[in-house]
Amino acid sequence: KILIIGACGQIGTELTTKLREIHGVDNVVASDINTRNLDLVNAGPFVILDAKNFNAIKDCCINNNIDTIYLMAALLSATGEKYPMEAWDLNMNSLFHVLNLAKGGQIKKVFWPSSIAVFGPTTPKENTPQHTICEPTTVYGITKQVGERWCEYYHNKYGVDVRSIRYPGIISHKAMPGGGTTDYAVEIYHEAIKEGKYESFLSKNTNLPMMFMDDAIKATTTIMAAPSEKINIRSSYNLSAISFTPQEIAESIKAEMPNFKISYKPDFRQAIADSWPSSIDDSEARNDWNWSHDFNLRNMTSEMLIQLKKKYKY
Ligand code: VAH
Repeated sequence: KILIIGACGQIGTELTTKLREIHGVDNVVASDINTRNLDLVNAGPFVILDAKNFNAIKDCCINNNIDTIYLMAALLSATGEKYPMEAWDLNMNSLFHVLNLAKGGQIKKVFWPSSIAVFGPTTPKENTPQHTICEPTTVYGITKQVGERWCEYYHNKYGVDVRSIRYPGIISHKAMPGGGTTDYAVEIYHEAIKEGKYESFLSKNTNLPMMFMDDAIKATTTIMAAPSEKINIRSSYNLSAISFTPQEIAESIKAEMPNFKISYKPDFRQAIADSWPSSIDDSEARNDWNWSHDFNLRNMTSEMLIQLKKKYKY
């Protein structure tokens, strides 16, 4: 059976639903530190689980006959700058706990998300290669870079089948992101419908790699279903779909909501965004496990507005 740690998060929420569609509700145990997403809690097996507690994770795996773990719990880039030691503690110790359970043979397969946050100001910004300079300047980026090193080490040294993707910014409408720098690209849709305007905390020309959630979920289930011998990168795969600026996403909203107004007031997250690349070369993922994205900016905006208009009874 599958255990999702951090199932109430932005990705975890939709990953849980998708994995239950594929594997059956009763074969997917969702877990989180609290029950903040009651729809998810009531939709299938759910346990309260502290990702920092090794024995709690181990007992949960034994009691529920778990052989696969998706570790989706983390403190993201903006939060990590406010609480560095908490971000290191959660992001790293949760990974060690899961890797050690896999090393011990209890767990057969692990998914662990990395991020474009592993790249820093010295990384080539356009079409960032799979293998390149990684000198992240955020706590979150450091945890993801070091986490990738540990994933590759546990695979090479102990044969652990851990697979990882460097997610770009992810846009979704079912669950809000928590404490990320790319969160502006989610907030903007909600504000467009609720207020007809949005003040962006990133400047108008901040070009970042982004992806609609359906594509991120597709990549996650695809890499995990691929035969082990196809997985040539055991640190973490570059993954790419679209890149856009706050101005461009605002234009895509205005095309459907002509009265929408955007303004810009960069805050501390501008420096984080400026340290990240603008576009990513993901040819290894496309070659090794047949990755391809489906959503561009126009159809992502169309889907986001349709779904959020329903949510807000617009
Ligand atoms: C963040 N959404 O903003 C996350 C992600 C690349 C961005 O890592 O921190």
